[in-house]
Amino acid sequence: MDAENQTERRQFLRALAVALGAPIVFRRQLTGFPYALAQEAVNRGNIPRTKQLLTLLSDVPFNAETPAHLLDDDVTPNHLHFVRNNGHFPDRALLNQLGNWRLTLDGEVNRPRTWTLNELQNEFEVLETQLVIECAGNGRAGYYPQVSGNQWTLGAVGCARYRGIRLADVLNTSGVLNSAVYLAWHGEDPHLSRDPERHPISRGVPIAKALDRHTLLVWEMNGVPLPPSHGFPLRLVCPGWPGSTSGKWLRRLWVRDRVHNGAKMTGSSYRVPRNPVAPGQKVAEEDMEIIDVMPVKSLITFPQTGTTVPEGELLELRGKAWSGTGPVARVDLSIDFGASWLKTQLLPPPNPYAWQKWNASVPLPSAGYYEVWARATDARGRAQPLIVPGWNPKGYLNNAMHRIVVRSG
Ligand SMILES: Nc1nc2c(c(=O)[nH]1)N[C@H]1C(S)=C(S)[C@@H](COP(=O)(O)O)O[C@H]1N2
Ligand SMILES: [Mo]
Repeated sequence: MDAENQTERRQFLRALAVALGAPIVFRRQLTGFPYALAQEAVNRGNIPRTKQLLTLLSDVPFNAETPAHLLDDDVTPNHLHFVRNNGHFPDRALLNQLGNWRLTLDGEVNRPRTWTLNELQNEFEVLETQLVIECAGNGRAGYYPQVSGNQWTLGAVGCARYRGIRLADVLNTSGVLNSAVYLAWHGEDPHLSRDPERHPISRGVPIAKALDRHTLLVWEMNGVPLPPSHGFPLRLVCPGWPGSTSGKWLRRLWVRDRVHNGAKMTGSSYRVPRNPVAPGQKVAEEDMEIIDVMPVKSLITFPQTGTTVPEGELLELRGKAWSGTGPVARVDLSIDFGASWLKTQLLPPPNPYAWQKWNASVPLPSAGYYEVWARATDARGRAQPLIVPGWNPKGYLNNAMHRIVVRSG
């Protein structure tokens, strides 16, 4: 496109943006607003068109995970980021009214307020960081006896680059009262029943996590406005905690004087038994506690399981490792069912709560069948278990090692 055409196009888009009441921000934002809606047109199988490489677990609500070998990018592209919805996608018409969209903060604050997206973008310091979001139910398929819910295997995790502001800055300008205990959120997504009185999910975090400088309100994902699947126009990211705390399609933040009791905060949702239980055991509600920090975990993202390498060639391996407790200290591999372990090269994260890349070149002693196991260890010395850890009624927190098959010959 030549310069003149480009100017014309910009003028046209600027006019369009004004007409739609969208903020006029050029750079990558330019393609953002009408595009954000168009890009997720749904195909006949009810899968947003951008998500067709994912493995569909459920269409309504839409839930899809990423095959491990498609998580090889340093930063997970939007089309490869898993989606976890508890309700319907928000109404397209609602999403379209960005000009009318407001975020309200109320509850235990001195100055309750509502903001437009533009105001949030202009009133607070803007930052960009790469953050892991992992569903607490990732790995649920590994539990036996089987538990109900989406049977996530490995891929309910991603690490995208987000642009936004600190939730702490928003809370601090509003004057959080001493009575504040919990930060609760409400999103725009309709309940599966379509009953407007009900929310499919309304969770939150203790006020200390809300005030943590890494907890963000974000409007951009990998350089474009948040796609509708991921919470357009604004979502929370509470890194290191269950993905379910990272509210999408935000409408309201409510500072509460008690632990929030919204949808999916109570019962066995996102809770695990306080004390270990036998597989299949019934657990009373009062014996369950809310999941907070996510455990150490890793993936082998290259090669894809089932690969054959020519005999005598080094096996090149790559992957990712992350933990809610801080940086991962090491990733080790075994090609002999745990009899011996090889250290991998593990890079530091580009910023806190981003996942870390690891790689290794491993000689295979002969032709034949191998399983490769990867085991990450966090800075406190806690390693991934080989087998599925403590069974729990909803199948959360399975951080068992990822294992792939490789043949030589
Ligand atoms: N409003 C809203 N926010 C939500 C959800 C939802 O269903 N509605 N799902 C939560 C859950 S359980 C997870 S794991 C993450 C998934 O984020 P993603 O779909 O962007 O990958 O969003 C969280 N935020
Ligand atoms: Mo989740």
